[in-house]
Amino acid sequence: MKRVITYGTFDLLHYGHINLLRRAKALGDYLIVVLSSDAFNWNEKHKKCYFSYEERKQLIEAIRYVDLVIQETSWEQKVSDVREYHIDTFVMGDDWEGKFDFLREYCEVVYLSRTPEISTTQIKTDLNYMGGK
Ligand code: C2G
Repeated sequence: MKRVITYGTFDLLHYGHINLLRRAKALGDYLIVVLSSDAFNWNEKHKKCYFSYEERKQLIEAIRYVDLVIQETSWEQKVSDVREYHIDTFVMGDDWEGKFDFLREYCEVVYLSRTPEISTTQIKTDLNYMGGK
């Protein structure tokens, strides 16, 4: 049973996120998503989420590739998560390329290409342009 883990906010869930989760799951048999809490998003990533943690958790849990969703509350929890959940592979989009190489001491680290044309920021911009219709 190969166990894979990935982290993120996943607000305004879109197909770029799904592309990542599908490829992350393909690297193993069990995928854990560590979902950023509202406080972590606001205090550490200066992101104001449209959907609350509970709403985002519900969305992520509904994805066929995802086996477990747990909460991300600090930047420092990755090593303990990898050890506690016996992770074989840590996966992130390549916008994080190199940032988590310290985890190679504990597990495989894989950066997957982002889906370039879509982002939550782009969606919000487009919706504003369309006058929210
Ligand atoms: N992603 C992607 N393609 C996009 C947008 C996002 O592949 N068009 C990937 C990101 O690279 C990331 C994941 O989807 O691996 C989640 O994206 P975010 O919710 O933006 O995650 P982020 O804010 O980068 O949080 O501790 C790590 C952080 O929690 C990562």
